[in-house]
Amino acid sequence: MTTTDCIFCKIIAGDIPCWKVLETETVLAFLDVGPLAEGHVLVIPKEHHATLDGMPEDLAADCARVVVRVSRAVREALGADGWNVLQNNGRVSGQAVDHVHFHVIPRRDGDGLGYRWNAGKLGEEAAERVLATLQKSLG
Ligand code: DGP
Repeated sequence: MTTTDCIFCKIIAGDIPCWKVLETETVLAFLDVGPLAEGHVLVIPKEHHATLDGMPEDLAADCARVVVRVSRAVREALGADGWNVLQNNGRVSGQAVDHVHFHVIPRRDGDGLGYRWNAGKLGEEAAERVLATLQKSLG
């Protein structure tokens, strides 16, 4: 996908309207059009990157700073009991829009949203194998 047919790039360019929450030089935060809860915010870099691994680390840090600020507002102003920060990469993860975005989803007691966390159990063989692979890649 190029930036010309990216819906979030169109929002950044002002070609598609959005409910703007916060804007910095490099980051935009706006209300999700299909909210999971009232106050569901998307935080996106203004520069187009499809997935997190392709992003400059400084730009990801800019996004994280805005996620923290939005989190404070969600807690203090919207009175959320908690919130989820969700960032999907790839179709398998649920990513529908190929422009990096962080969901900030306010949670309220009894909201019924739930969450699914099918935890496994880390075994020694898998731990050693995956650790060696990751450490080799990370250098
Ligand atoms: P994801 O599944 O993680 O790629 O989430 C994409 C989110 O983007 C989804 O919650 C709906 C939201 N979204 C898609 N198109 C638009 C749009 O045009 N405007 C706004 N505000 N949100 C959008």
